[in-house]
Amino acid sequence: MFCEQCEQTASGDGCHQFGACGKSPQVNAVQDLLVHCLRGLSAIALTAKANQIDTHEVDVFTCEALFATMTNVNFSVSHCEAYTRQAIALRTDLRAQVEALRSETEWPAIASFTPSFDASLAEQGEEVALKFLSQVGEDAVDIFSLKLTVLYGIKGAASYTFHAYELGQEDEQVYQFVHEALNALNDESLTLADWVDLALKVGEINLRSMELLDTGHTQAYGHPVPTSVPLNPRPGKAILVSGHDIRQLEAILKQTAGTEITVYTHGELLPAHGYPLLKATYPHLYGHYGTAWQNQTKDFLRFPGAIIVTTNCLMPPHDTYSDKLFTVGPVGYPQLSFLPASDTGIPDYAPAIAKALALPGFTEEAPPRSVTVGFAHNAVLGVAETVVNAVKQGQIRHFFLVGGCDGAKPGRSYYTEFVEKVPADCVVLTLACGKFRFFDQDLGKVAGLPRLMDLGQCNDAYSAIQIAIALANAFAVDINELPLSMILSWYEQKAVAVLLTLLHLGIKNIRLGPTLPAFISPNVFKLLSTHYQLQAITTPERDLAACLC
Ligand code: FSO
Ligand code: SF4
Repeated sequence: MFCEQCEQTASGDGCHQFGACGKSPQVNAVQDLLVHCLRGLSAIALTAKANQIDTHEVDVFTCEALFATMTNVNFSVSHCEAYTRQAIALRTDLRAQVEALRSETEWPAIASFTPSFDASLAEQGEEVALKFLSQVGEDAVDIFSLKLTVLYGIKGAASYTFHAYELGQEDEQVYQFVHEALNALNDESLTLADWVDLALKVGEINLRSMELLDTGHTQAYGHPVPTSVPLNPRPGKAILVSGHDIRQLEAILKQTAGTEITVYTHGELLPAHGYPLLKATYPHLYGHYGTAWQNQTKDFLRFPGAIIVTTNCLMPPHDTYSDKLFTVGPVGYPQLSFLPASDTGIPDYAPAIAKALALPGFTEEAPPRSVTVGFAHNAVLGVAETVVNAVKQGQIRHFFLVGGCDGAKPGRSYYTEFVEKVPADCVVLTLACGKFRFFDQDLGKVAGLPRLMDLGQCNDAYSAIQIAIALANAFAVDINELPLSMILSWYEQKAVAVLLTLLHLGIKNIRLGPTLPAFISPNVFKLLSTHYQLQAITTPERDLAACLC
């Protein structure tokens, strides 16, 4: 088994025997086979696009299928086989359409590769899998490192693109590039410089994907406003919704309206409470339960209702709670109930609702506790004048963006300590699930503004970028001259995409941890540190001092 796509890699360089995430060698191999088939599908999709053939179904499918191969999304051989079969069926159809126009079209070998569905898909996947960085010859290591960076980054961008599509927001240039990136993996003639350009282009396209998603969310649910979210459950039947998918959360709210069920968010759905139209339409969207994804085995066991996982990060469930756990969309696990989507993309949530009504729900009041969310770009820029004046008058010395993914490694306590040590005249902006290490701390106020502001989900890195651009304009300086430091934590492929976006924007001095990606070769890291001063985190004291000097 070969996988090195996330930060959790078992031995520091990759997972060899079994995924540290719980992914089996069989699932890993079938996902490798799926990616191989998608590379062939993309080669044909690009030719089809060049011949004005409609590829929309293939575009959306490619994004969803890539999403399913990301860390902590899908652990089911049968789901991955179904995606692979669909990739081949779509490819056959699209190829026939091209050949009906241009019968002489020549295809690369990968566009004709068809697995034998009667034989072991896992064995066929092992044969076509990309290798480990450590297995590549010295002369090819840096190009291979960048190929992996492009593949993992495009998986992250594809997941945001899929969410944006669900909300009616699409852009042909994004779909075109998803296929170009996958097709580039078929091209052995590309140079190191070509791969650097492609990696930065992934960042550029991911910025557009995050923008589309931001537009989808804000058009459907309004711009987020600062909103207090209860952390204490209230008595009554309950459903917990995990993942990132706010459209599915809305569908669950719609289907539970008028029942006695209270809906709670988990993990990366916490920011959903900040969207005013969602809150106003569905008063039974009540509070938030639990913390970051790696604590879900404890949180899910304790939750006395049904649980629906809409996206990553799903951990292998314990038997003690798997009967109340449901998955949708690209998420799957063999023993869990999967709720298939109808033509509208929305599943019938009746089985989860029935389970919630059969379970006891919360039976007691708990002491009130809350956090405030909703500091996305519109809310922060609404007080831009106050912010700018506070900086000019020396009341605010520095901004720190401390965000990204959480995870189980002990080195992640760096981020908690960092925030605790940030001086009182500085503001902490945060986003994604890394915030759960400090999200309920009361950091007080500075210049009348909260010292801790939650910008939202990982895709709301778009908000952080808009805020940084607006501040840079207000001070008439380059973003890199702002009193702003980015202290990021990464875990999976969405974080790779976001990092590439920040590098595409020319943002320097990013500090990344808790460890550097195993798929980044020493030379590629040297290149990133030379051009962008990208650096690994050290200690909170040392990094804080360096940022404030
Ligand atoms: Fe976290 Fe998981 Fe949002 Fe990731 S829940 S780790 S970067 O999937 O996407 O921040
Ligand atoms: Fe290992 Fe991460 Fe791959 Fe899972 S996704 S097998 S933890 S490298």
